[in-house]
Amino acid sequence: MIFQNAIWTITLVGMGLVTLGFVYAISQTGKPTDSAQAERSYRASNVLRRWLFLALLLVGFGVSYASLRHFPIPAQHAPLQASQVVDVVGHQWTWDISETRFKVGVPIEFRVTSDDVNHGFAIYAPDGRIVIQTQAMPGFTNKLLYTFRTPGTYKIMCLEYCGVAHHGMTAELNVVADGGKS
Ligand SMILES: [Cu+2]
Repeated sequence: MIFQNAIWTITLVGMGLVTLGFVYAISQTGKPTDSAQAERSYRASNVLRRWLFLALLLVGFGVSYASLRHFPIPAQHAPLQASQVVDVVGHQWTWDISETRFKVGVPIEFRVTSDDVNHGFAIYAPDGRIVIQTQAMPGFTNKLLYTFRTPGTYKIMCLEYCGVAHHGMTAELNVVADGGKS
C-alpha cells in the first residue's frame, strides 16, 4: 500500500472511532442517572484516560524518533564527509552552480547562498519529484548533502517567489551512471 494511502486509512478509521464516541454519548443523553453507577464509570474513565494519555505520549515519542532519526538536513557547522563540494549562488533570476555533472553514488555537498534576495533551491529528480531543497539566503550558506541514486537529468527550480522572472529561474544537473563518461 502507498504510504500516503495507509496514513489516510488510519486517519479515516480514527475519525470514525471519534464519531462513534459522539454517537454513543448522544444516545446516552436524557437517561436517568444511577449515582453509584455514575461514580464507577467516572473512576473507570479516569483510569482509561491516564492509560490513553500514556499511550499517546509513547506513540508521539516513537513517531517523532522514527521520522526525525534520518533528519534530511545535515549538520551545518561541521565538515560534511562529502567527496565533492558544489557552490550554488542564486541571483535574480539565474543559478550559478560550480558543477553540474555528477556521478551516481557520490556524496555531494551543496553550499547554497544568494547574492540578492531569498530564493529556494530545489533539486527535482527526472520523474518530477523533489529530492532535496533548502533556502538560498543572502549572507548565509545552507548546506545540503545528497547522493544521486539514479542517472538522468535533474532540474533545479526556485521555490521562493523572488520577482517577476522567478518562474524562469531553472537549471539542470546531469547525473551519469558510475563508470559513465563525465
Ligand atoms: Cu524565485
